[in-house]
Amino acid sequence: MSAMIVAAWLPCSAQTADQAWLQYRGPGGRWLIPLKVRALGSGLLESSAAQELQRGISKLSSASVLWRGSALYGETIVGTADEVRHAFPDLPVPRDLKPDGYWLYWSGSAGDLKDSGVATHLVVAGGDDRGVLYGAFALLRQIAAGPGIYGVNVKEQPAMPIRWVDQWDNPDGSITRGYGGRSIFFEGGNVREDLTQVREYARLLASVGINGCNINNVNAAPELLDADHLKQIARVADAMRPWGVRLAMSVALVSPEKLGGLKTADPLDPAVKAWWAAKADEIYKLIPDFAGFTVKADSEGEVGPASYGRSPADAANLLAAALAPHGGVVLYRAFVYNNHLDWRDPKADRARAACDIFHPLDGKFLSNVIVQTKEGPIDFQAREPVSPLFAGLRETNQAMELQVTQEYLGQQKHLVYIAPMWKQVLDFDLRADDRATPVKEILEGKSFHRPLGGMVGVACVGRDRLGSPMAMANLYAFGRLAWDPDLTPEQIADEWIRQTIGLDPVVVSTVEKMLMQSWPAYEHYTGFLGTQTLTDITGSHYGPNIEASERNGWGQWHFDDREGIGMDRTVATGTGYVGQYPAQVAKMYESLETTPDNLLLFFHHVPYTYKLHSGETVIQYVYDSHYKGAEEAAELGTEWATLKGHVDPALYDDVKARLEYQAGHAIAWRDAIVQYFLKQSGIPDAKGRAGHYPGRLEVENARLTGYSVVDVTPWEDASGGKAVSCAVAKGCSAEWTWDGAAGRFDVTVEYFDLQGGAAKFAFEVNGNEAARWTADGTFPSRRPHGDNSVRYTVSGVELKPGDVLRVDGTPDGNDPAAVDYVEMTSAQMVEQVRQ
Ligand code: GCW
Repeated sequence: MSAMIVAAWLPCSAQTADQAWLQYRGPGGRWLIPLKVRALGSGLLESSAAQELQRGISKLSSASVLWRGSALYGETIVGTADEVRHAFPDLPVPRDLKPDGYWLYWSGSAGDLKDSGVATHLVVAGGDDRGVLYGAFALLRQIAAGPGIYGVNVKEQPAMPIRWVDQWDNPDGSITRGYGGRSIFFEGGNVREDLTQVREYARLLASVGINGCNINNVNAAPELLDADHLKQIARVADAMRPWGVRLAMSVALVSPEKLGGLKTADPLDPAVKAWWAAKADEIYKLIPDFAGFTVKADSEGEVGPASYGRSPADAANLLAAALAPHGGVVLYRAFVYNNHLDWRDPKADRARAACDIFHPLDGKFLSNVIVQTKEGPIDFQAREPVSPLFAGLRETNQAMELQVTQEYLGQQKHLVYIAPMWKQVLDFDLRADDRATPVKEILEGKSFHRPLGGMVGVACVGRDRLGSPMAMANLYAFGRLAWDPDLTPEQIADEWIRQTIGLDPVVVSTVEKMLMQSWPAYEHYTGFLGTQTLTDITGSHYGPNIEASERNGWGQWHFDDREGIGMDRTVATGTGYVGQYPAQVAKMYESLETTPDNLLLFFHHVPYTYKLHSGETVIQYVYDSHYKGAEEAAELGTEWATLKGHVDPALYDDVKARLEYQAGHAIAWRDAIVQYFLKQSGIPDAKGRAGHYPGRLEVENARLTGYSVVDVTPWEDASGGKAVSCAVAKGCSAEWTWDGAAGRFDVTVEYFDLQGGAAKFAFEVNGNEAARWTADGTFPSRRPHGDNSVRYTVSGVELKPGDVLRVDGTPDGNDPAAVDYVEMTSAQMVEQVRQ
């Protein structure tokens, strides 16, 4: 009889968010596992697997009730399939375990628990070393997430071989589009001394089956390839190696010139080829399991083959040839487009670029090249169609690039669970050759019989991981979907919540509901009908700035004017982009009737009065979806509030504050979009909301002392386009006399929290201070606009006609204590709006 754990239900123990999902707190109910762990081999990854199991099991068991049997025969065994076969010839070890795959097997029966004569073995067998590690994590996940492992007999293989994360870290320690602090890899131009966080990151990545990590920005700094930096980077590879995460690097194609002193970086030049071959040799001497290069070229200012009159295939093959003798791969990004497009040219279309450039090169890439394509044709928008290039490359390996870091999705300040979007993309059937070719099967190599393929997630994890505990669900989901794209977002959420937040069924169902609501809510209060982003695309990509997309070379146009909105990409009358899809999909998008409403404006230009399939006009949808989205954002907070006392208190407070902010920012978004399109279209909201804000007192109409009225740019980011700003060091104030009904109100002050200072605010009624706060958040931008528009609410303020309301603002540094409005909301008013 083995030493077994029979765990009883224990209440949620305290947990810290920064431990992410490997907390190994106890599961509910009864569960069993042999306590002793034994590795059959001595390989590095097998040792990691055994250690992780030992650590996990003892942590899990320490929170459980131990049931000690009569003898201690049982063991949890880890080993490769060959080792297990050798040690236990009678076990039915599967013959077809592939690299990275694993088999979990419970040998014995429940009777063994009572029968001291029979040994029970729990076996973790890997198709290779890495498979052993993944099996160990899978086993722990199965216990930690609840179902337990008694009687387990599971064989799993990853769907695709390439499962990487990309980091956009820069040598100076910053992370491009990173929202979780500074780099865990670099600081001050060099690799950091302390790589503890790298080890922990690799461990997290391994736990969800990620096997590669590209550690530097695709806008690559050439100096990272010099001898000194490569030695430093070898330390990073050493730190990740025990977790089976192979290191990859982004490289600048211009490196032979910049670093090697060559006169050219022409991919076909023999000296250039020799330079890269020697560089690859140098890298592999230091990092024998180096994974490969990622390349961004001819894109957003990065020099590429076009500068030398060569093609992306020439450039990719140059690097692939250098890496091939060592077993490395090249991930060549299809994110190549001209960012100086002429917006007046009706045929110009950034969405076309990837297919126009890469489709003709199909079949011309070496076998260790993988073309890495963003999931949509533009750039990680809240809603895009699937890139047609996935169906356009039949003789080329392909990987799909997704963004885990929420660049266009609220930058981790907003809760947005992206797995449902990724899942839609993976399941989308491109109908190549009129047969079923869902994106996931293309990436798996099934559709076009490609040996290499996969998924790459731009993670941008920093020293504060993703900067928000809930955002970690996205990193988890990315790994799980790359392993098995048939998992559902709900299943993944469920697993993540159980391991991270708690096993209480109410917690699981509430958080799962919140996660699943979050992407639709974000889409509702930001964009609509496939318009692409309405964020400030020439700035932070965060707050609203509708016209930032227009009349410039970046090609993210939505072409709104007084009559209508949308980009005509049809073959008949537009840019012809639709023709890049296989026939059946092209037919669907070519016609207004068959284009789904949620992508209408991506493919067609229509008047505001155009009727959607739902029967609503486009303009009414703009109003309705934004009011709905803001309500949905508020609901996230209401739902979370029901979990008070059921989750870790620190996590509770942290998430609560974030959701309150999000609900406020969703209102700022709603109002910006709604007032912009109300003005642009001149068509009123059939429900009377747009342009009418009961209870709102504009600050520009207040009695001002010290404050001066300023125009906010873009105008839609402030109520009525105006705010007040204070340049008086001792402070300014705005006063109103309340002439509304008497009652109890929540008073919201909408203000701008700028970078470079922490302004102070106070709210008073008849000279009595009701609240005081400091604008010390970290929002983008040093000028007042939608990026840093924040709402502060004072609850339960009693008001009667004639009361004097006053906001005091004291500037600090660059922050002028700018205010937009105050707004009174009573329970009665909320009811009226709902009706
Ligand atoms: O989304 C855009 C980002 C750039 C990024 C680029 C890319 C690293 O705004 O910051 O560059 O995509 O994917 O190359």
